[in-house]
Amino acid sequence: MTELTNKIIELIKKNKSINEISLETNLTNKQIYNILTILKNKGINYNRKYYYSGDIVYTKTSILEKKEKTNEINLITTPKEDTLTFLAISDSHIGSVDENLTALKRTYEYAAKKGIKVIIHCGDIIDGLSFGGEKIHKKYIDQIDYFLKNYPYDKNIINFCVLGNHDIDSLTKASINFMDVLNSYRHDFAVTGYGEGAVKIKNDKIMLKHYLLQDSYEKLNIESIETVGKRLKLDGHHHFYSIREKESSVVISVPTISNMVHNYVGICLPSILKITLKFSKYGYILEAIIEQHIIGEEMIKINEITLDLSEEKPKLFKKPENEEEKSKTLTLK
Ligand SMILES: [Mn+2]
Repeated sequence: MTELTNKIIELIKKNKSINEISLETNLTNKQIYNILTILKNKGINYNRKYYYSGDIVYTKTSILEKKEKTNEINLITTPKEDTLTFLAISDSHIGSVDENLTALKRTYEYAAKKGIKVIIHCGDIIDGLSFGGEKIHKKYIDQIDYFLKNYPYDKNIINFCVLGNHDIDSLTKASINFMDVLNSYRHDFAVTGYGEGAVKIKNDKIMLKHYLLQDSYEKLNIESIETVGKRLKLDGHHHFYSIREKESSVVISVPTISNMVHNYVGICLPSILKITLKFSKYGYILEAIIEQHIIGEEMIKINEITLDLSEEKPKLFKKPENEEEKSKTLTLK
């Protein structure tokens, strides 16, 4: 193993975050992802901890650890962080001629400007080749290379995502697993899985969903997500913004950030949601403030709604397992 690789292993042992390792090794975060992927293929595997501050910490894996549900990923906060803000986007369809890389880039710039470190992507990140509409590429692998080259990147932003029917296309048709691609080359994407998943925050969770064809569901054997009380569910695939109540959930359909906007819902521009969650002292979501912004040269807020999610939540105090006293932020020397 090279000296550099050994140094990375040592820094991981010292609980250094990706941004700290980058600073100490003079490597970019993406170069570190690549080295860790090579290590993974040699059997040296790390779990990832994702912080609300936008940083990632690698931890050793062990078979003795309690296995977490794989489709639920923790967002680590501090007890003081009781109001959280993130952006929700969906259906970027990279590789379609109707993609909108400018809108994505502006979203990343907006997040950076506002100090927002978390983006939730509700699926159909890439377009695949099997569905309608003109494509930029003829081969799946070319589309994925294009994604890796062109999708915006910010070392201080973490994306939580669920994968959709377009993302799974390369797996069913060409044995290319886009989830593996993200896990290897984009550690800033915390992938909850195909079809559905959840982001666990304090004692609550936000459920993520994107439509899959029925036979994909059956083959994937997707684990169900247990919830108590009224929960927030972010749903991709529909391309337009809507809020509805379904069973015990408040389902928010997250609009597309591509140019595949439907003119029958009025707004024919790509848009994003800015979501602010307020938590109770018990660690449950009390309130969600949802803003829709259309993406011009500036973000333009076109509506805002406050949802009361306080009903039916347990009142028993249980210290969240995914809270830490200190936020992981880059400690500059
Ligand atoms: Mn879809």
